[in-house]
Amino acid sequence: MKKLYLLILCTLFSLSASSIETVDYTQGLSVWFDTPNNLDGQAIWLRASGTGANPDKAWESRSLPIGNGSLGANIMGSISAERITLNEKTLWKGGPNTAKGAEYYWDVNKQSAGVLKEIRQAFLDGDSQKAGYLTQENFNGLGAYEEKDETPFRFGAFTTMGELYVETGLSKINMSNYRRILSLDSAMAVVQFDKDGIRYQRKYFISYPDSVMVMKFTADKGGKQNLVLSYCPNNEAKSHLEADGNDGLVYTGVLNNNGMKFAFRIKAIHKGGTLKAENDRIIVKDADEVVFLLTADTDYKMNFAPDFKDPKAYVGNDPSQTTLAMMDNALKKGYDELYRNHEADYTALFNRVRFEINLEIGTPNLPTYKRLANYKKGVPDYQLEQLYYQFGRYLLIASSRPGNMPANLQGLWHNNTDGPWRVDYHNNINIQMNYWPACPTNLSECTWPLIDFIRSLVKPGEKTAQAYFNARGWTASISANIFGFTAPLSSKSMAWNLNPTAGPWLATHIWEYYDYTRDTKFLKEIGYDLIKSSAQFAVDHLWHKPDGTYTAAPSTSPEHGPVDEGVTFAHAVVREILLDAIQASKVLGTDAKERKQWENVLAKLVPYRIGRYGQLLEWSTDIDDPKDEHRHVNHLFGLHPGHTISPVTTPELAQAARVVLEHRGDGATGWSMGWKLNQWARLQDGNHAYKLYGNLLKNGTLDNLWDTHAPFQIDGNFGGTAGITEMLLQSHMGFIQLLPALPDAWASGSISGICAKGNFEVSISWKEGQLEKAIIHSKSGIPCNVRYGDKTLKFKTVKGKKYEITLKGDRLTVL
Ligand code: FUC
Repeated sequence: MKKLYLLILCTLFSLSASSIETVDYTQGLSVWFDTPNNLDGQAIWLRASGTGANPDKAWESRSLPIGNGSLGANIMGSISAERITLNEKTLWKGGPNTAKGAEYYWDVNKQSAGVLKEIRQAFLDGDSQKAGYLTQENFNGLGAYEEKDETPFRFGAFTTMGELYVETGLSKINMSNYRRILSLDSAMAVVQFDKDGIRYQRKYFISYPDSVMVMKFTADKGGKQNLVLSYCPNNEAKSHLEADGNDGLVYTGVLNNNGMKFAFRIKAIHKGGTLKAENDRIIVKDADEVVFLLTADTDYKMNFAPDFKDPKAYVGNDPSQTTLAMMDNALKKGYDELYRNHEADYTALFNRVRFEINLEIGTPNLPTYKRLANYKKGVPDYQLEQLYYQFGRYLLIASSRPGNMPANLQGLWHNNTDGPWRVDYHNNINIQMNYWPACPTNLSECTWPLIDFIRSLVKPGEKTAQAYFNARGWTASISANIFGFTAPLSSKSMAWNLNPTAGPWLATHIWEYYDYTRDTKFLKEIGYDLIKSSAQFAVDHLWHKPDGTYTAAPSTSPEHGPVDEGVTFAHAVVREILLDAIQASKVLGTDAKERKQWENVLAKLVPYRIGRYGQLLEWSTDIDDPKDEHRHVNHLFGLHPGHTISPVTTPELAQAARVVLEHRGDGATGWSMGWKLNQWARLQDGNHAYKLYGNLLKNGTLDNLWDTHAPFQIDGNFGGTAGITEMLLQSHMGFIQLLPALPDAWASGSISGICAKGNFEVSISWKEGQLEKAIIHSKSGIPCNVRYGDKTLKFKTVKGKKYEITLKGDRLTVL
């Protein structure tokens, strides 16, 4: 079925303007709408911040996102004009190049480490109020780093690149068969409709290999393209737009806030009719077909070792030049070759995983928003569940490719000059969640932007570690930007602002990447130092109490509760990074002495504790409230994403974690439901995990399947995709567990190409709730431990070989 669909799709793309065919997108994986957007929301440059829906509702819930990890766009699909919001992931306000550049960096930190002794003494004296007060006074950043009205805005914000309009001269009168489709099979957006007996079609894709956005306007009748392309710039920039020859435009902008340069170029290629570039517009008359090529860039440069005094530390090449080179390349190739390259690049990643559940039940012939509405009413739609799963993988490929920064709070899509939480990198759950699906769903390459981001934090993070904790190593705080910001912001709420284990949490992703890929060269040359220095910070920032134990004083449970002498979350992260560092040093056969220290601290770290309701304690004292439905569940870090609590190895702690999840309930914001889905999966309760997945789709998902907090926040999409993978395969406890949390609802199905730690690729099929078979492809040739229910099997493997696992009677067998 899928093959047939692709064939139709490919045929379509090679047809000429006069022979457009209707494509049956219901057969593939696609998100689609049957009604056009109007143009209400265009370029309303509002500083949309905080929670609540985005003021441009159509953009937020009914646009189609495309991207190549650097360049992003949303297709609105209006009739009278196509509106396209543009983004480049490094277009940020803030950083050392703001007017207060010299004060950007670590001068703002108070030398807080000296106060730690007093804070800890207050805890010893039982005066937690004093400890809290001193923490708030001394562990806040100076200045107003999180305030958008700070002049100049030094922390900064991700900001829009502006909007393109392509006026079509068409009205909605006599328009029918409208479709706005995002094909996940080809990473292509299509808008098509009939009007006055003519079929119009627009196609959009953004190529990673050729760094270009391609837009093709066509119809099944010649001479029907009468278009005017124009641009509305970000109003916080000095702008210059001019014709580039007879057939193009070149835009250069400079952000007022920090002088960041950005640019794009457009070239238009037409068949038939006339086309001319006039000042700031491209005008097409009576053409059969027009292809617009767009290249865009900023002058941002990643920097892993910035000179703290250099305001230009993050300034690189002139984007008016880099966009020229990209455009020359694109023009040489032309539409067909650009599409072939794009498709080959994208499908090589996307097609690695196939997922099918109860195939006969689904309603793909309905537009996605109607399916979602039915699903909300309780109509089963397993194909919608599959689609959401693959949409998460699509979004990761579109927003996180090597060579650029990681996916931010909205991936790389934003329609405003700044937005909720500055559309930044939140380190207390959000950015980490973005990367949960990367390795398990066979997209380990997409982790590279996160690895580079972590590298960019190390040098500044050493300053933060030193100033606040007199600690070795590096750390980060609640929020980061693309300019190496690692200090705390300033806030009355220390529960939000004090988060020194954000750095070690990020560093656990380095080990995860290694553990999945077993890339020892990476571990040796890049990964180990990041892990080791993070472990050093973790050790040094702890309080070695007079009774000999180690505790994270002061610490807070993210966005929840008082300043504490040692919250469970902080200890769970410390446990994780120390275990990672110990393993990494063993793999590389290095640092045996330091490893002993890590082992010693681990042994004396305040243990997990179970409280009066049977719950896992969140704080150092039993003040948990069973009615508390707070969205953060960070004290269950050891259950997920960590690996120190499991029903297999620590059943009592797993039961205590279950009590917490029961108390917290099954609702909350998008990402929170996404996290709880993963945690229920780790508890191996498939039906409860499935309930959370259902809740995420029903209560945290917009019509275009974007996750909503509200507003749109992409982390829940990634948490959802990761959670489904966790339901079907787990490998965090040193063995591969097949179908650990299969819900009753998914009676039959299969998933292929997902990954387990140890560099195994796994495909599983099941029938009537029972394992049919699993194929395990050993890519590093290490021994394999498999579990299915309580059945276990161990066998040696040879690199490159595939092994078939089935259940024979009561035993697992391997072929
Ligand atoms: C954390 C969450 C909020 C929101 C923000 C971006 O602070 O607690 O709910 O997701 O990140």
